[in-house]
Amino acid sequence: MVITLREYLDKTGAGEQLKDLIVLIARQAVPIREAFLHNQSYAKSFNASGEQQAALDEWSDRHITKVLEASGLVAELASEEQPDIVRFPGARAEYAVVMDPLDGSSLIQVNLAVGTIVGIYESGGVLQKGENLKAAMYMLYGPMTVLTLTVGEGVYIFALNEESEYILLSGLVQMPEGKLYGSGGLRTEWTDAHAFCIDTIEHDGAKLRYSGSFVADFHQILKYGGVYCYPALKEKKGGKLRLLFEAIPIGFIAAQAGGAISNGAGNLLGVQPSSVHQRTPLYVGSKGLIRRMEELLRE
Ligand code: AHM
Ligand code: MG
Repeated sequence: MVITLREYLDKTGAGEQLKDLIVLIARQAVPIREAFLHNQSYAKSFNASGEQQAALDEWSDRHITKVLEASGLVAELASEEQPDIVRFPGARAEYAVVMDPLDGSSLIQVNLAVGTIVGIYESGGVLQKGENLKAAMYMLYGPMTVLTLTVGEGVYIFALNEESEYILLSGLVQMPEGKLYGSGGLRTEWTDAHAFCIDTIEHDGAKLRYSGSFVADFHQILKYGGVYCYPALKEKKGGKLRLLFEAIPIGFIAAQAGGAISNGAGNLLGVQPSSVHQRTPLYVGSKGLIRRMEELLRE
C-alpha cells in the first residue's frame, strides 16, 4: 500500500501547523532541483563561516526564506547562509527553524548528491539544545529525491515520485552497527587522539566512505551503520561543521534511529548553543561505535 507523506504525518502526534510546515518545506525539493541547472557556478559572496557561497547556496537560501516567511508559521530562522537570526514578527505561529539550505555545495559542479538540512523547534527561538527539537528532516538530491524525517516518533524515509508526491520508502529506520567510516579534515591536521581513533577502527575493519557532502555521507551511515566524523583539528578546535544547521538536525535524526551523536566528549544534543554559526567537532553514527570512539578519544 502506498503511503504519502501527509498520510504518514496524519498518523503521528504532530500538530496541524507542524504537519503543514513539514510538507511545505519538503515540497521545496522540486524548485530546488529545478534550480540546479542554472546555478552551477560559485557566487562572489562568502557566508558567515568565511566560505565562498555557491550560486545554488544563495538561491536555495533566498527561496526557502521567502517560503517560510510567506507561510506565517515561522517566527525565527537561522540559516548557514545568513549572518544573523532572521525574525518574522508577523507570524501566527512560534516555530523556529534552523537550516543548511544546500549542504555539500562543493559537490554541485560534479553532480554528486547534496541536500537540504532542516531542524524545527516548536517555540523559544533557534538557540536551543538539539534534544528540544520537535522535528528534523533532510532532502537528499541524489538519483532519487529522498526525504528523511523524524517528528520524534522514529525515522521515516520517503521518495519523491513523478507527481511530486512523497511516498513512504521505509519506516522506523533503525541504524545498524556497521563498519563504514568517513572523517573530514586533512590527516596532517588531525589531533593525535583522533588519528589514534581512526587507526584503531581501521585496524578493526572499518571501511572508508567519504564524499564531502555531510548529508549524503550521513544517509549511508543511517542505512549501513558506521560513523561520520568531522573532528576537532590541531588548528581549529571546533572542526568545520556548524552546531545549529548541520550537527543538531542530523544528530536528532541519528538518535531517533537508535544511533548517537557526540562532540567527542559526550552527547552533542545536550549542548546549549551560544552563537548562531558556532562550530563543533562531531562523531555521528551507530551507537556502539560512537561510545567506542568516545572511549578511544579519552585514552
Ligand atoms: P557546506 O554546508 O558549505 O557544503 O559545508 C559543509 C560540508 C559538509 O557537507 C561536508 O561533510 C564537509 O563540508 C566537507 O568538508 P571537506 O571539504 O573539508 O571535507
Ligand atoms: Mg553544510
